[in-house]
Amino acid sequence: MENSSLFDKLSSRLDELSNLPKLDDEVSISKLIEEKGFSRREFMTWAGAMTSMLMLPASFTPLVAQAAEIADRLPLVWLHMAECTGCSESLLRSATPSIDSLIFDYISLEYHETIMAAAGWQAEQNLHNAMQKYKGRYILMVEGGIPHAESDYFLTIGAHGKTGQESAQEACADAAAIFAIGSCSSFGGVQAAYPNPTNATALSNITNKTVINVPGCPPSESNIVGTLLHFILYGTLPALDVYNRPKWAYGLRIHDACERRGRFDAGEFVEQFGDEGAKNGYCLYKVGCKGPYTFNNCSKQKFNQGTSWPVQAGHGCMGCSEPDFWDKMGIVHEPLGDRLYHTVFGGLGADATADKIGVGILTVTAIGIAAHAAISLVKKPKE
Ligand code: FSX
Ligand code: SF4
Ligand code: F3S
Repeated sequence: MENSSLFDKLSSRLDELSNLPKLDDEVSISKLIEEKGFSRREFMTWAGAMTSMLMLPASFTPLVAQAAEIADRLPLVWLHMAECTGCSESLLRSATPSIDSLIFDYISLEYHETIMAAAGWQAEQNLHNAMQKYKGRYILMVEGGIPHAESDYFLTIGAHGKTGQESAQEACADAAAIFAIGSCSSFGGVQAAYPNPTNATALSNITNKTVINVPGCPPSESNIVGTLLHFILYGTLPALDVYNRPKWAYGLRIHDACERRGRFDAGEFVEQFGDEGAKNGYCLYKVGCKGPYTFNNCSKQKFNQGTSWPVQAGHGCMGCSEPDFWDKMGIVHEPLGDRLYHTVFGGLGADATADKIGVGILTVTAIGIAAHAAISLVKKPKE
């Protein structure tokens, strides 16, 4: 679609949404952002970063800003299944509230088990009321793996003793959009690791409705809020990969935009934690980095408002946004390639692969540079 017609389409959707009543008459998101000390300029800078993350041209920034401001029309129901709450923490527990967390805090007013005040019967009543009041309109975000089938009772929640599976199925039935937040909800996660004693599974396996997966253990705050903004802007499914992950976030490998990629290409590897290579920021492949096999945008977006991410902190990527990463990507501090790619380069193994790729590219580049130098010399006009 042409940029201008896409702009018009998104713009009219936002105008329509603006007519919906706010969830809370007293406060609006724009007011909240202002009260927390963010200037308009800071807000627009944030919106600009979100626009580029969503792979839209910079001229769409005002639309993304508008989408964030009218998020206060969108009721959100957030359910917890079997997990560590890291996904919610990822978004909510930064030292200073970010714009992402403010938006999230606001729209979670309807039902979020971590941050709501209600408990017991009252909590269940609130969930029921929210699903009735906003039938067909609420966004459902589910965190955690779901013990299912004959093992569903391993997760039994609340005063009525419902299983997680039952609650999730009920909430899916009337949701406008369903997002599995985190690797547990997307793929089963740590609960589903071998031997999976509770028979935990992904949200997509217990509902017939389409589930958009936003994996990561935890996913970054920007991927969670970006998912929400995308839905507000488009009202349709984003382009998805084979695992139903939005391509704007999970379309590239960690390795493709890693700040240590030059080290990999040059064959410069940390051999063990604490060595000279580690101090010099060498590539972490040989100490187990799974960045070459992991599709996510951590190396570009980072965590905690862009402060850092695993590789920057000196530890390899663990592949946390890939299906079954506990079973498939372990052992954490060993290269995966030994087992997966042992046939590459005549069966020399992953270390050899990494070295060969690095040295290979370096050699080709060196030949290229030498050839270029030689040609320039030949072509150089005689004095
Ligand atoms: Fe934890 Fe969320 Fe990992 Fe799972 O994150 S950070 S175990 S993805 O469901 O709480
Ligand atoms: Fe970065 Fe890991 Fe790739 Fe090395 S292997 S370049 S540390 S993603
Ligand atoms: Fe997870 Fe790797 Fe990112 S471990 S947080 S996908 S760098």
